[in-house]
Amino acid sequence: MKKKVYFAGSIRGGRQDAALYQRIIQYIQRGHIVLTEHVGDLSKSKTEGLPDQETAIYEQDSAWLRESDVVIAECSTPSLGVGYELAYAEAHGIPVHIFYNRPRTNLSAMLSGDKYFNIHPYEEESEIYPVIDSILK
Ligand code: 6K6
Repeated sequence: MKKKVYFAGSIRGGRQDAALYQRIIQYIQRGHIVLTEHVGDLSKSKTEGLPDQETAIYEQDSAWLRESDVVIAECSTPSLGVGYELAYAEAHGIPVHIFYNRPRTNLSAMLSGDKYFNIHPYEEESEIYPVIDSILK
């Protein structure tokens, strides 16, 4: 059965991993629905989202979080918005899987110390995809 996936990745926290987000999103879309395709949109910069759009962004994203079957986050680039989304998902009982590049990233203790989260450190991007297969099977 197709799952609804909320993919979380940095926007205003910095777009240096946007191409990686796009590849992960495209991989998930082979068999499932990604509610947040825009996170991997390479044309969107860290300044995206005008002040008058922010309430709409928050309301849409929190509604998508509530309807998602699973949250998959790439946390190598720290992002306040992603941290918020992970706590929001936990508060709503939605399973959360966090990927991060171990050599590059000092993951926040508020994520690595929270037993609710399923944390997947990787060294090579190729390690991510089989784990996603097992999450979504
Ligand atoms: C559209 C495409 C790219 O940016 C936009 C406009 N802004 C946002 N649109 C939708 N979701 C957003 C936007 N800004 C932040 N978010 C949500 O917060 C995403 O779901 C990301 O997972 C997360 C990123 O937070 P920041 O703090 O890095 O911006």
